[in-house]
Amino acid sequence: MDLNTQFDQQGYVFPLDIFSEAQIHACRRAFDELEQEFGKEHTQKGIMAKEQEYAFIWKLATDKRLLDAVASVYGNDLVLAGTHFFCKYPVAELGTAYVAWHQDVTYWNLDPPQAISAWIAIDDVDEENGAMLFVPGSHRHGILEHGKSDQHGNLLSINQALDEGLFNPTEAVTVNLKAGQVSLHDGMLIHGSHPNHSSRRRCGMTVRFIRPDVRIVPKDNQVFTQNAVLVRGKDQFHFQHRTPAPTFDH
Ligand SMILES: O=C(O)CCC(=O)C(=O)O
Repeated sequence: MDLNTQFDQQGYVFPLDIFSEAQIHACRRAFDELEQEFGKEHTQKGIMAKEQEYAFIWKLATDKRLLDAVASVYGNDLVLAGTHFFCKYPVAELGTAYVAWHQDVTYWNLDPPQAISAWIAIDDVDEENGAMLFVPGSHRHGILEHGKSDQHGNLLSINQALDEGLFNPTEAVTVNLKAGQVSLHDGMLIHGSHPNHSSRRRCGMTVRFIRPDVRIVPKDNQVFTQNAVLVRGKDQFHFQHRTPAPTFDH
């Protein structure tokens, strides 16, 4: 099955070999410094939208091979809408942190509600350290109503969560990735992740892309992104302000 058919049918593709060992090693060192700068608690809560400030984040998010992969399943016109490190430390070190079942586009206020996420493994990721879980084909059932999680430690911004009665969580597949590998998932795919029960960190950086024909509609004074940058192709819609790509001196 080719990448496009697989993405269309399942709502995701993985693992994609995108970054070499040397490249991801250098990025991990840069992320370790970021972790030191922000502290582990803040890092676990989430480091978001720093791609305009840190060259290594911008380079990861706009790497040609990453954009080629995203373009192959989502089309050639791509707006980078944001980045977000999901970093979970061992439960024994920093307590329970998990990502409740959810669909991304339900809380981003996009019209139409379409987006794609590329999740780049910074560390090796497996079942033990709380890899993501994808529910195959769940992007095809439209948007489901989200409630609130009643369990402590949900890393999602407004504590949203899908009730497990609305889908079949036993169908979920574990997104095992080696550092440097990438998964892509549709913004409507049901996904989440369990706490990290290993003794290793589990860090990934997710990169959000939308098409230029998708409007970002601010709601309750919340904007999905301040920095929407066209990173591939053309924008003939000009629906919202586009931030220029950053330039880094080094
Ligand atoms: O990293 C995780 O466990 C969840 C990430 C996620 O929800 C996403 O990238 O959309």
